[in-house]
Amino acid sequence: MSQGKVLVLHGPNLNLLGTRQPEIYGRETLDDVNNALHQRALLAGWDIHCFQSNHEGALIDAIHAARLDGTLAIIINPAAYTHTSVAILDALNAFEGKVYEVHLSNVHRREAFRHHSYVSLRADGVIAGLGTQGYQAALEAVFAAAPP
Ligand code: CA2
Repeated sequence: MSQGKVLVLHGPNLNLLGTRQPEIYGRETLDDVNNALHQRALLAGWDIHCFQSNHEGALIDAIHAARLDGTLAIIINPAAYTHTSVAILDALNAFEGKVYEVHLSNVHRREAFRHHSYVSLRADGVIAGLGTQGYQAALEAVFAAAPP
């Protein structure tokens, strides 16, 4: 029996991971990241669904679906929508499970406009600057927070 269901959301341009700006975002591709998360989830007996979109509404639809399908936690890298999207914040506020916000880069060491996150107003935890390991750290937090 599954221990629970977790949704991983990747925002705009993260489909380019591993192909551009490796000095900021590393050399792993999004498929590498998702495969590693799938492996770890399988080992822990969890169901995992990973989804990337360049469209705000598609990310919001995925959050709405997670409200209704028994998803216990959302791990989200909203990418640039982090700094702009009240709509994604509102959708996450309507989700009752845990929310972990992940950023590959340390956004606080970058331009001032990256220092503010709407999603952080809802997130139970925020990880920034650990590269792709940040997603693994968030997944461990999901397992640790789940009811026995
Ligand atoms: O550090 C992060 O994970 C960010 O969420 C990444 C966003 C950026 O807008 C945020 O401020 C911080 C950008 C994602 C773009 O990803 C790319 C990956 C490879 C090549 C080009 C873009």
